[in-house]
Amino acid sequence: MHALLTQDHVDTFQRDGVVLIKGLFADHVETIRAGIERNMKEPGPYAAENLKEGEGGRFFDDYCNWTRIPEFEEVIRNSDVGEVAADLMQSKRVQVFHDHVLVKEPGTSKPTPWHQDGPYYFVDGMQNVSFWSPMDTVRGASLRCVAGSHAWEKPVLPTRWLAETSFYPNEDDYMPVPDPDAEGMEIREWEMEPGDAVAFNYGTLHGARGNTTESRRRAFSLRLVGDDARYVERPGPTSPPFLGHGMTPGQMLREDWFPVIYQRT
Ligand SMILES: O=C(O)CCC(=O)C(=O)O
Repeated sequence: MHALLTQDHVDTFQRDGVVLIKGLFADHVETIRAGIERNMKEPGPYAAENLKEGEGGRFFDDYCNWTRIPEFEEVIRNSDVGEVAADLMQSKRVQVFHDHVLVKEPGTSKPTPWHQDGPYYFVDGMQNVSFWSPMDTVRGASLRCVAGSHAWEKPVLPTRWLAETSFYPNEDDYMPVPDPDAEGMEIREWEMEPGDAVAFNYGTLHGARGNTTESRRRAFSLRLVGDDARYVERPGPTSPPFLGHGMTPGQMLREDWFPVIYQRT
């Protein structure tokens, strides 16, 4: 097992769908910060500003940029993140799904809505992990995850973050978005230092408070998949869409687009 992990990390991740990994990207903070600056200066086609007219601050997000942002590629290929993911997922192989940058500038009161990532993705399976890592010290505005929600039977309705409308037409196939604070759910959240990471399953319900502090809250999220990941069709375009991927249901993700970064012999 990787030196950053104990058996308790693995058991907690498997049971709760979320665990804190201290210092996962600690040696790569300057590189990731430089990548985020480059990403914000040169946004990609999916870049979004998630605030309505008149809402204070700035909430920028963008994804699927690692192949054109050398700092991200460097970290993905040359850090221990693949090995840590293999241990947590109990997987022999680790493939990159995509990267995601989420920046809340000072005075951004908008919370990130509660959601599961899985229903937006074209990936089926339980062996998957996202690592959410702040590049600034965070106290109140870190990721909040509902323990055990990755094992819920029905997925949570995916919605558009800005318009707050349903992402797909068939609302009955989903449960309504819960209010974990009001419903007394077990929420995991931590005060974090730059380079710490929350590891969470694609099925884990998560959100974040606004950033009402005077410091930036830059976060890098890296999404990886393991052995049981298979392409699945959704009732509409997925997010990210990966247009022209050409995969059919049940197929493993194509390795030329989603490279293997770790393989256990
Ligand atoms: O950074 C945030 O506010 C939310 C992050 C998130 O939803 C994710 O990484 O999947």
